[in-house]
Amino acid sequence: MNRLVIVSNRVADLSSSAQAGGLAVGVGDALRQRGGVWLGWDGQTLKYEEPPEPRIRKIGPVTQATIPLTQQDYEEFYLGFSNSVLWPLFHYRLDLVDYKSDFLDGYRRVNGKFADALLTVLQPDDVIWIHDYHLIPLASELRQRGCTQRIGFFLHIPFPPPEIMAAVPKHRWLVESLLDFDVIGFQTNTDLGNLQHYVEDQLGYQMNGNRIKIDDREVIAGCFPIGIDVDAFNQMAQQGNEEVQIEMHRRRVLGRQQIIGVDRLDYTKGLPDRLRAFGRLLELFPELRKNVALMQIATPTREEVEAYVEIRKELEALSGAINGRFADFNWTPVRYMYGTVPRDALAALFRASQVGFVTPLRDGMNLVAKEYVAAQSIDNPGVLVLSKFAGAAEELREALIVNPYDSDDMARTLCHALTMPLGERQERQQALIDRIRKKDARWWLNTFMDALENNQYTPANC
Ligand code: GDG
Repeated sequence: MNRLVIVSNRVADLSSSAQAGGLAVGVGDALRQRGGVWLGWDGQTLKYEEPPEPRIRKIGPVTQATIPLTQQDYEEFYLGFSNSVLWPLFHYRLDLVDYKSDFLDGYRRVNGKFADALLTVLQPDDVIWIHDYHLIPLASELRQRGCTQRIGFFLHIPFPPPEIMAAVPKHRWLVESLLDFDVIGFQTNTDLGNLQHYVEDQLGYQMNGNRIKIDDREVIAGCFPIGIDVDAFNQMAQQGNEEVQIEMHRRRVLGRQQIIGVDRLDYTKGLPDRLRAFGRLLELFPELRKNVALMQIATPTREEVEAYVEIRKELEALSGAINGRFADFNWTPVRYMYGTVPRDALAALFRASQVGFVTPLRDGMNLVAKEYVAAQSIDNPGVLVLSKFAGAAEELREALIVNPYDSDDMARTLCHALTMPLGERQERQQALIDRIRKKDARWWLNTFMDALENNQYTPANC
Protein backbone atom coordinates (compact mmCIF):
# COMPACT_ATOMS: atom_id res chain seq x y z
CA MET A 1 0.00 0.00 0.00
CA ASN A 2 1.32 3.44 -0.89
CA ARG A 3 1.92 5.95 1.85
CA LEU A 4 -0.94 8.43 2.07
CA VAL A 5 -0.04 12.10 2.39
CA ILE A 6 -2.91 14.37 3.32
CA VAL A 7 -2.72 18.14 3.03
CA SER A 8 -5.25 20.58 4.44
CA ASN A 9 -5.08 24.16 5.63
CA ARG A 10 -4.97 23.19 9.31
CA VAL A 11 -3.78 19.98 10.91
CA ALA A 12 -6.08 18.90 13.73
CA ASP A 13 -4.73 17.88 17.10
CA LEU A 14 -5.62 14.19 16.99
CA SER A 15 -5.04 13.82 20.71
CA SER A 16 -7.76 16.35 21.64
CA SER A 17 -11.47 15.56 22.06
CA ALA A 18 -12.64 19.13 21.60
CA GLN A 19 -12.12 19.33 17.83
CA ALA A 20 -14.74 21.44 16.17
CA GLY A 21 -14.99 21.31 12.41
CA GLY A 22 -16.07 18.74 9.90
CA LEU A 23 -12.79 18.44 8.01
CA ALA A 24 -10.83 17.70 11.19
CA VAL A 25 -13.34 15.02 12.19
CA GLY A 26 -13.60 13.41 8.74
CA VAL A 27 -9.90 13.42 7.88
CA GLY A 28 -8.96 12.42 11.46
CA ASP A 29 -11.23 9.34 11.25
CA ALA A 30 -9.77 8.39 7.85
CA LEU A 31 -6.11 8.81 8.88
CA ARG A 32 -6.52 6.89 12.12
CA GLN A 33 -7.64 3.94 9.99
CA ARG A 34 -4.90 3.98 7.40
CA GLY A 35 -1.99 5.93 8.85
CA GLY A 36 0.13 8.37 6.85
CA VAL A 37 1.33 11.95 6.85
CA TRP A 38 -0.84 15.03 7.47
CA LEU A 39 0.62 18.36 6.44
CA GLY A 40 -0.86 21.77 7.17
CA TRP A 41 -0.58 25.10 8.91
CA ASP A 42 0.20 24.95 12.62
CA GLY A 43 -2.02 27.94 13.45
CA GLN A 44 0.98 30.21 14.25
CA THR A 45 1.57 33.53 12.54
CA LEU A 46 5.12 34.86 12.35
CA LYS A 47 6.55 38.24 11.38
CA TYR A 48 9.20 36.69 9.11
CA GLU A 49 9.42 33.87 6.59
CA GLU A 50 10.75 30.51 7.82
CA PRO A 51 12.55 27.85 5.72
CA PRO A 52 10.08 25.44 4.03
CA GLU A 53 10.88 22.34 6.16
CA PRO A 54 7.84 21.49 8.29
CA ARG A 55 7.93 20.53 11.97
CA ILE A 56 7.38 16.80 12.39
CA ARG A 57 5.45 15.10 15.21
CA LYS A 58 4.35 11.45 15.35
CA ILE A 59 0.98 10.51 16.90
CA GLY A 60 0.31 6.76 16.60
CA PRO A 61 0.16 5.84 12.92
CA VAL A 62 0.04 9.48 11.82
CA THR A 63 2.97 11.80 11.17
CA GLN A 64 1.94 15.41 11.48
CA ALA A 65 3.99 17.92 9.49
CA THR A 66 3.20 21.55 10.22
CA ILE A 67 4.31 24.91 8.89
CA PRO A 68 3.75 28.44 10.20
CA LEU A 69 2.40 31.28 8.07
CA THR A 70 3.34 34.95 8.18
CA GLN A 71 0.87 37.56 9.41
CA GLN A 72 0.53 38.73 5.80
CA ASP A 73 -0.24 35.16 4.63
CA TYR A 74 -2.83 34.85 7.36
CA GLU A 75 -4.57 38.04 6.35
CA GLU A 76 -4.46 37.58 2.58
CA PHE A 77 -4.67 33.83 2.14
CA TYR A 78 -6.67 32.68 5.17
CA LEU A 79 -8.92 35.54 6.25
CA GLY A 80 -8.86 37.08 2.77
CA PHE A 81 -9.22 34.92 -0.32
CA SER A 82 -10.19 31.68 1.44
CA ASN A 83 -12.69 32.95 3.99
CA SER A 84 -13.88 36.30 2.65
CA VAL A 85 -14.13 35.29 -1.01
CA LEU A 86 -14.29 31.54 -1.65
CA TRP A 87 -16.20 30.51 1.48
CA PRO A 88 -19.15 32.92 1.01
CA LEU A 89 -19.17 32.49 -2.74
CA PHE A 90 -19.15 28.69 -2.71
CA HIS A 91 -22.06 28.90 -0.23
CA TYR A 92 -24.02 31.07 -2.70
CA ARG A 93 -23.56 34.23 -0.56
CA LEU A 94 -22.43 36.79 -3.10
CA ASP A 95 -23.61 39.52 -0.72
CA LEU A 96 -20.87 38.63 1.79
CA VAL A 97 -17.92 38.49 -0.62
CA ASP A 98 -15.19 40.96 0.28
CA TYR A 99 -12.50 40.88 -2.41
CA LYS A 100 -9.16 42.72 -2.66
CA SER A 101 -6.53 41.91 -5.29
CA ASP A 102 -3.88 41.34 -2.57
CA PHE A 103 -5.99 38.41 -1.40
CA LEU A 104 -5.50 36.56 -4.68
CA ASP A 105 -1.72 37.21 -4.61
CA GLY A 106 -1.60 35.84 -1.08
CA TYR A 107 -3.67 32.81 -2.06
CA ARG A 108 -1.26 31.93 -4.87
CA ARG A 109 1.81 32.63 -2.74
CA VAL A 110 0.70 30.42 0.15
CA ASN A 111 -0.24 27.57 -2.18
CA GLY A 112 3.34 27.81 -3.46
CA LYS A 113 4.56 27.69 0.13
CA PHE A 114 2.54 24.55 0.83
CA ALA A 115 4.03 22.98 -2.32
CA ASP A 116 7.61 23.80 -1.17
CA ALA A 117 6.96 22.31 2.28
CA LEU A 118 5.34 19.20 0.83
CA LEU A 119 8.26 18.53 -1.48
CA THR A 120 10.59 18.23 1.51
CA VAL A 121 8.60 15.25 2.91
CA LEU A 122 7.38 13.50 -0.27
CA GLN A 123 8.57 10.03 -1.28
CA PRO A 124 8.30 8.69 -4.85
CA ASP A 125 5.51 6.17 -4.10
CA ASP A 126 3.31 8.46 -2.05
CA VAL A 127 -0.26 9.27 -3.01
CA ILE A 128 -1.33 12.79 -2.17
CA TRP A 129 -4.81 13.80 -1.06
CA ILE A 130 -5.47 17.52 -0.77
CA HIS A 131 -8.47 18.94 1.06
CA ASP A 132 -10.70 21.90 0.57
CA TYR A 133 -11.04 25.33 -0.95
CA HIS A 134 -7.88 26.82 0.56
CA LEU A 135 -5.71 24.62 -1.63
CA ILE A 136 -7.33 24.45 -5.08
CA PRO A 137 -4.13 25.55 -6.94
CA LEU A 138 -1.85 23.17 -5.02
CA ALA A 139 -1.73 20.40 -7.65
CA SER A 140 -0.75 22.93 -10.24
CA GLU A 141 1.98 24.34 -7.95
CA LEU A 142 3.26 20.81 -7.29
CA ARG A 143 3.31 19.87 -10.99
CA GLN A 144 5.29 23.05 -11.76
CA ARG A 145 7.87 21.79 -9.26
CA GLY A 146 8.14 18.42 -11.00
CA CYS A 147 5.92 16.34 -8.75
CA THR A 148 4.72 13.18 -10.57
CA GLN A 149 2.76 11.37 -7.85
CA ARG A 150 -1.03 10.93 -8.18
CA ILE A 151 -2.84 13.85 -6.55
CA GLY A 152 -6.47 13.90 -5.44
CA PHE A 153 -8.67 16.71 -4.18
CA PHE A 154 -11.77 16.67 -2.01
CA LEU A 155 -14.02 19.70 -1.68
CA HIS A 156 -15.78 19.66 1.70
CA ILE A 157 -18.05 22.59 0.83
CA PRO A 158 -20.54 23.06 -2.05
CA PHE A 159 -19.37 23.75 -5.59
CA PRO A 160 -21.60 26.53 -6.96
CA PRO A 161 -23.25 26.79 -10.38
CA PRO A 162 -21.28 28.59 -13.15
CA GLU A 163 -23.29 31.84 -12.79
CA ILE A 164 -22.10 32.15 -9.19
CA MET A 165 -18.60 30.87 -9.89
CA ALA A 166 -18.28 33.65 -12.48
CA ALA A 167 -18.18 36.16 -9.61
CA VAL A 168 -14.83 34.79 -8.36
CA PRO A 169 -12.07 36.96 -9.81
CA LYS A 170 -9.95 34.66 -12.03
CA HIS A 171 -12.53 31.88 -11.81
CA ARG A 172 -11.31 30.37 -15.07
CA TRP A 173 -7.80 30.05 -13.67
CA LEU A 174 -9.23 28.55 -10.49
CA VAL A 175 -11.22 25.83 -12.25
CA GLU A 176 -8.36 25.11 -14.68
CA SER A 177 -6.13 24.60 -11.61
CA LEU A 178 -8.69 22.19 -10.18
CA LEU A 179 -8.37 20.13 -13.34
CA ASP A 180 -4.65 19.60 -12.61
CA PHE A 181 -5.69 17.02 -9.99
CA ASP A 182 -6.08 13.38 -11.03
CA VAL A 183 -9.24 12.90 -8.97
CA ILE A 184 -11.69 15.61 -7.90
CA GLY A 185 -14.19 14.60 -5.21
CA PHE A 186 -17.43 16.34 -4.26
CA GLN A 187 -19.98 15.75 -1.52
CA THR A 188 -23.07 15.60 -3.73
CA ASN A 189 -24.30 15.02 -7.25
CA THR A 190 -25.46 18.64 -7.34
CA ASP A 191 -21.89 19.86 -6.81
CA LEU A 192 -20.58 17.43 -9.40
CA GLY A 193 -23.24 18.62 -11.87
CA ASN A 194 -22.14 22.21 -11.28
CA LEU A 195 -18.54 21.36 -12.14
CA GLN A 196 -19.71 19.54 -15.25
CA HIS A 197 -21.66 22.61 -16.41
CA TYR A 198 -18.64 24.81 -15.84
CA VAL A 199 -16.10 22.63 -17.66
CA GLU A 200 -18.40 21.93 -20.59
CA ASP A 201 -19.92 25.39 -21.03
CA GLN A 202 -17.02 27.63 -20.02
CA LEU A 203 -13.93 25.56 -20.80
CA GLY A 204 -15.18 23.46 -23.71
CA TYR A 205 -14.07 20.07 -22.30
CA GLN A 206 -16.34 17.04 -22.45
CA MET A 207 -17.17 14.95 -19.41
CA ASN A 208 -17.74 11.32 -20.38
CA GLY A 209 -19.30 9.51 -17.47
CA ASN A 210 -17.10 10.69 -14.66
CA ARG A 211 -14.02 11.38 -16.72
CA ILE A 212 -12.79 14.61 -18.26
CA LYS A 213 -10.21 14.31 -21.02
CA ILE A 214 -7.61 17.07 -21.04
CA ASP A 215 -4.90 16.67 -23.70
CA ASP A 216 -3.35 13.27 -22.96
CA ARG A 217 -4.66 13.03 -19.36
CA GLU A 218 -7.92 11.90 -17.85
CA VAL A 219 -9.33 13.39 -14.67
CA ILE A 220 -11.91 11.56 -12.55
CA ALA A 221 -14.62 13.82 -11.13
CA GLY A 222 -16.88 11.99 -8.70
CA CYS A 223 -19.25 12.17 -5.78
CA PHE A 224 -17.88 10.86 -2.45
CA PRO A 225 -20.24 11.87 0.38
CA ILE A 226 -18.21 12.04 3.58
CA GLY A 227 -19.20 9.68 6.40
CA ILE A 228 -18.46 9.17 10.08
CA ASP A 229 -17.28 6.33 12.28
CA VAL A 230 -20.81 5.29 13.29
CA ASP A 231 -19.95 2.67 15.94
CA ALA A 232 -17.39 4.84 17.69
CA PHE A 233 -19.85 7.73 17.91
CA ASN A 234 -22.70 5.48 19.07
CA GLN A 235 -20.50 4.02 21.79
CA MET A 236 -19.52 7.46 22.96
CA ALA A 237 -23.20 8.42 23.13
CA GLN A 238 -24.06 5.25 25.08
CA GLN A 239 -21.28 5.65 27.58
CA GLY A 240 -22.80 8.99 28.33
CA ASN A 241 -21.54 11.78 30.43
CA GLU A 242 -22.52 12.15 34.05
CA GLU A 243 -23.59 15.77 33.88
CA VAL A 244 -25.71 15.14 30.78
CA GLN A 245 -27.37 12.13 32.51
CA ILE A 246 -28.35 14.21 35.53
CA GLU A 247 -29.75 16.92 33.33
CA MET A 248 -31.66 14.35 31.27
CA HIS A 249 -33.14 12.86 34.42
CA ARG A 250 -34.33 16.28 35.56
CA ARG A 251 -36.02 16.89 32.22
CA ARG A 252 -37.69 13.47 32.31
CA VAL A 253 -39.17 14.20 35.73
CA LEU A 254 -40.49 17.52 34.42
CA GLY A 255 -41.77 15.87 31.22
CA ARG A 256 -39.78 18.22 29.01
CA GLN A 257 -38.39 17.55 25.56
CA GLN A 258 -35.21 18.99 24.08
CA ILE A 259 -34.37 20.13 20.57
CA ILE A 260 -30.64 20.34 19.90
CA GLY A 261 -28.54 22.33 17.46
CA VAL A 262 -24.73 22.18 17.28
CA ASP A 263 -22.75 24.21 14.78
CA ARG A 264 -19.71 26.32 14.24
CA LEU A 265 -21.06 29.85 14.53
CA ASP A 266 -21.14 30.40 10.79
CA TYR A 267 -23.62 32.39 8.71
CA THR A 268 -24.06 29.35 6.43
CA LYS A 269 -25.59 27.31 9.24
CA GLY A 270 -28.88 29.22 9.34
CA LEU A 271 -28.79 29.90 13.08
CA PRO A 272 -30.92 33.08 13.21
CA ASP A 273 -33.57 31.42 11.02
CA ARG A 274 -33.46 28.40 13.32
CA LEU A 275 -34.03 30.49 16.45
CA ARG A 276 -36.85 32.37 14.73
CA ALA A 277 -38.47 29.04 13.78
CA PHE A 278 -38.29 27.91 17.38
CA GLY A 279 -39.93 31.19 18.47
CA ARG A 280 -42.61 30.57 15.85
CA LEU A 281 -43.18 27.06 17.28
CA LEU A 282 -43.94 28.58 20.68
CA GLU A 283 -46.27 31.10 19.06
CA LEU A 284 -48.18 28.61 16.90
CA PHE A 285 -48.38 25.83 19.50
CA PRO A 286 -48.81 27.42 22.95
CA GLU A 287 -49.45 23.98 24.45
CA LEU A 288 -45.77 23.20 23.88
CA ARG A 289 -44.57 26.08 26.05
CA LYS A 290 -42.81 24.83 29.17
CA ASN A 291 -42.68 21.38 27.55
CA VAL A 292 -39.82 21.94 25.18
CA ALA A 293 -36.51 23.82 25.07
CA LEU A 294 -33.96 24.48 22.35
CA MET A 295 -30.33 23.93 23.24
CA GLN A 296 -28.05 25.62 20.73
CA ILE A 297 -24.30 25.15 20.98
CA ALA A 298 -22.47 27.61 18.72
CA THR A 299 -18.76 27.00 18.50
CA PRO A 300 -16.46 30.00 17.95
CA THR A 301 -14.88 30.18 14.51
CA ARG A 302 -13.15 32.83 12.29
CA GLU A 303 -13.81 35.54 14.83
CA GLU A 304 -11.63 38.00 12.92
CA VAL A 305 -13.90 38.07 9.87
CA GLU A 306 -16.49 40.85 10.17
CA ALA A 307 -19.48 38.77 9.02
CA TYR A 308 -18.88 36.40 11.96
CA VAL A 309 -18.88 39.23 14.50
CA GLU A 310 -22.23 40.38 13.12
CA ILE A 311 -23.91 37.00 13.28
CA ARG A 312 -22.79 36.46 16.86
CA LYS A 313 -24.46 39.73 17.91
CA GLU A 314 -27.60 38.80 16.01
CA LEU A 315 -27.86 35.43 17.72
CA GLU A 316 -27.34 36.83 21.18
CA ALA A 317 -30.08 39.39 20.56
CA LEU A 318 -32.46 36.79 19.16
CA SER A 319 -32.05 34.25 21.96
CA GLY A 320 -32.46 37.07 24.49
CA ALA A 321 -35.63 38.24 22.74
CA ILE A 322 -37.22 34.77 22.66
CA ASN A 323 -36.36 34.13 26.30
CA GLY A 324 -37.58 37.57 27.32
CA ARG A 325 -40.88 36.95 25.60
CA PHE A 326 -41.62 33.35 26.59
CA ALA A 327 -39.53 32.34 29.63
CA ASP A 328 -41.12 31.54 32.96
CA PHE A 329 -39.45 31.62 36.38
CA ASN A 330 -38.81 27.86 36.07
CA TRP A 331 -38.39 27.42 32.28
CA THR A 332 -35.84 28.85 29.85
CA PRO A 333 -36.94 28.19 26.25
CA VAL A 334 -33.56 28.81 24.56
CA ARG A 335 -30.29 27.70 26.04
CA TYR A 336 -27.71 29.33 23.88
CA MET A 337 -24.06 28.48 24.47
CA TYR A 338 -21.16 30.15 22.69
CA GLY A 339 -18.32 27.73 23.27
CA THR A 340 -16.81 24.32 22.62
CA VAL A 341 -18.05 21.12 24.26
CA PRO A 342 -16.03 17.85 24.52
CA ARG A 343 -17.02 15.31 21.89
CA ASP A 344 -18.30 12.71 24.38
CA ALA A 345 -20.62 15.26 25.99
CA LEU A 346 -21.85 16.23 22.53
CA ALA A 347 -22.63 12.59 21.70
CA ALA A 348 -24.51 12.16 24.99
CA LEU A 349 -26.45 15.38 24.39
CA PHE A 350 -27.52 14.18 20.95
CA ARG A 351 -28.81 10.94 22.44
CA ALA A 352 -30.64 12.82 25.19
CA SER A 353 -32.41 15.17 22.74
CA GLN A 354 -35.72 14.29 21.10
CA VAL A 355 -35.04 16.37 17.99
CA GLY A 356 -31.82 17.09 16.09
CA PHE A 357 -32.39 20.44 14.39
CA VAL A 358 -29.95 20.88 11.49
CA THR A 359 -30.95 23.73 9.22
CA PRO A 360 -28.05 25.22 7.23
CA LEU A 361 -28.84 27.64 4.41
CA ARG A 362 -26.18 25.80 2.41
CA ASP A 363 -23.76 23.09 3.55
CA GLY A 364 -21.35 20.73 1.79
CA MET A 365 -22.55 17.72 3.79
CA ASN A 366 -23.13 18.45 7.52
CA LEU A 367 -21.70 15.82 9.82
CA VAL A 368 -23.83 16.90 12.79
CA ALA A 369 -26.85 15.39 10.99
CA LYS A 370 -25.05 12.04 10.71
CA GLU A 371 -23.74 12.21 14.29
CA TYR A 372 -27.24 12.87 15.62
CA VAL A 373 -28.49 9.71 13.87
CA ALA A 374 -25.48 7.68 15.04
CA ALA A 375 -26.08 8.71 18.67
CA GLN A 376 -29.72 7.51 18.90
CA SER A 377 -30.93 4.30 20.51
CA ILE A 378 -33.31 2.23 18.38
CA ASP A 379 -35.52 1.66 21.45
CA ASN A 380 -36.50 5.28 21.70
CA PRO A 381 -34.90 7.31 18.92
CA GLY A 382 -35.15 11.04 18.35
CA VAL A 383 -36.11 12.66 15.04
CA LEU A 384 -33.77 14.48 12.65
CA VAL A 385 -35.12 17.69 11.13
CA LEU A 386 -32.83 18.55 8.22
CA SER A 387 -32.53 21.43 5.76
CA LYS A 388 -32.94 20.54 2.12
CA PHE A 389 -29.84 22.66 1.44
CA ALA A 390 -27.49 20.43 3.45
CA GLY A 391 -25.56 17.98 1.27
CA ALA A 392 -26.70 15.31 3.75
CA ALA A 393 -30.30 15.75 2.52
CA GLU A 394 -29.35 14.00 -0.74
CA GLU A 395 -28.76 10.84 1.32
CA LEU A 396 -30.79 11.12 4.52
CA ARG A 397 -34.21 10.99 2.92
CA GLU A 398 -36.01 9.60 5.98
CA ALA A 399 -35.24 12.73 7.98
CA LEU A 400 -37.96 15.39 8.09
CA ILE A 401 -36.75 17.72 5.35
CA VAL A 402 -37.41 21.46 5.73
CA ASN A 403 -36.88 24.73 3.91
CA PRO A 404 -34.73 26.84 6.27
CA TYR A 405 -36.08 30.08 4.79
CA ASP A 406 -39.64 29.20 5.83
CA SER A 407 -40.14 29.58 9.63
CA ASP A 408 -43.71 28.32 9.56
CA ASP A 409 -42.68 25.16 7.70
CA MET A 410 -39.90 24.61 10.24
CA ALA A 411 -42.19 25.27 13.22
CA ARG A 412 -44.83 22.81 12.00
CA THR A 413 -42.19 20.21 11.21
CA LEU A 414 -40.72 20.61 14.71
CA CYS A 415 -44.17 20.02 16.17
CA HIS A 416 -44.55 16.91 13.97
CA ALA A 417 -41.15 15.65 15.18
CA LEU A 418 -41.96 16.26 18.85
CA THR A 419 -45.23 14.34 18.62
CA MET A 420 -44.19 11.53 16.25
CA PRO A 421 -45.29 8.06 17.41
CA LEU A 422 -42.60 5.59 18.48
CA GLY A 423 -43.19 3.19 15.55
CA GLU A 424 -42.59 5.88 12.93
CA ARG A 425 -39.53 7.18 14.77
CA GLN A 426 -38.06 3.68 14.83
CA GLU A 427 -38.74 3.09 11.13
CA ARG A 428 -37.08 6.34 10.15
CA GLN A 429 -34.15 5.74 12.51
CA GLN A 430 -33.53 2.25 11.11
CA ALA A 431 -33.50 3.53 7.54
CA LEU A 432 -31.19 6.43 8.43
CA ILE A 433 -28.72 4.37 10.43
CA ASP A 434 -28.54 1.84 7.57
CA ARG A 435 -27.63 4.67 5.22
CA ILE A 436 -24.90 6.20 7.39
CA ARG A 437 -23.45 2.76 8.08
CA LYS A 438 -23.28 1.95 4.38
CA LYS A 439 -21.40 5.14 3.57
CA ASP A 440 -19.31 5.66 6.68
CA ALA A 441 -15.82 7.10 7.18
CA ARG A 442 -14.21 3.90 5.92
CA TRP A 443 -16.33 3.85 2.77
CA TRP A 444 -15.38 7.45 2.07
CA LEU A 445 -11.68 6.74 2.44
CA ASN A 446 -11.76 3.49 0.46
CA THR A 447 -13.79 4.77 -2.48
CA PHE A 448 -11.67 7.88 -2.80
CA MET A 449 -8.47 5.84 -2.53
CA ASP A 450 -9.73 3.40 -5.14
CA ALA A 451 -10.14 6.29 -7.55
CA LEU A 452 -6.79 7.81 -6.62
CA GLU A 453 -4.62 4.71 -6.47
CA ASN A 454 -6.36 2.38 -8.92
CA ASN A 455 -8.10 4.81 -11.25
CA GLN A 456 -11.39 3.03 -10.43
CA TYR A 457 -14.66 4.84 -9.86
CA THR A 458 -18.24 3.56 -10.01
CA PRO A 459 -20.85 6.31 -9.86
CA ALA A 460 -23.54 3.81 -8.85
CA ASN A 461 -21.99 4.13 -5.39
CA CYS A 462 -23.58 7.54 -5.02
C1 GDG B 1 -17.14 21.28 6.65
C2 GDG B 1 -18.33 21.53 5.72
C3 GDG B 1 -18.86 19.09 5.82
C4 GDG B 1 -19.14 21.32 16.45
N1 GDG B 1 -19.15 21.95 17.63
C5 GDG B 1 -18.39 21.23 18.47
C6 GDG B 1 -17.91 20.12 17.76
N2 GDG B 1 -18.38 20.20 16.52
C7 GDG B 1 -18.13 19.20 15.48
C8 GDG B 1 -19.39 18.49 15.09
C9 GDG B 1 -19.00 17.97 13.70
C10 GDG B 1 -18.09 19.08 13.21
O1 GDG B 1 -17.64 19.81 14.33
C11 GDG B 1 -18.82 20.04 12.29
O2 GDG B 1 -18.93 19.44 11.05
P1 GDG B 1 -20.00 19.89 9.98
O3 GDG B 1 -19.96 18.90 8.87
O4 GDG B 1 -21.33 19.96 10.61
O5 GDG B 1 -19.61 21.36 9.49
P2 GDG B 1 -18.25 22.19 9.08
O6 GDG B 1 -17.37 22.42 10.21
O7 GDG B 1 -18.76 23.40 8.39
O8 GDG B 1 -17.50 21.23 8.04
C12 GDG B 1 -19.43 20.50 5.96
C13 GDG B 1 -17.60 18.92 6.62
O9 GDG B 1 -16.64 19.94 6.36
C14 GDG B 1 -16.95 17.56 6.36
O10 GDG B 1 -16.69 17.37 5.02
O11 GDG B 1 -19.83 18.16 6.27
O12 GDG B 1 -20.49 20.69 5.06
O13 GDG B 1 -18.82 22.85 5.88
O14 GDG B 1 -18.26 16.80 13.78
O15 GDG B 1 -19.72 17.48 15.99
N3 GDG B 1 -17.13 19.19 18.31
C15 GDG B 1 -16.80 19.33 19.62
N4 GDG B 1 -17.22 20.40 20.35
C16 GDG B 1 -18.01 21.36 19.84
O16 GDG B 1 -18.40 22.31 20.53
N5 GDG B 1 -16.04 18.40 20.19
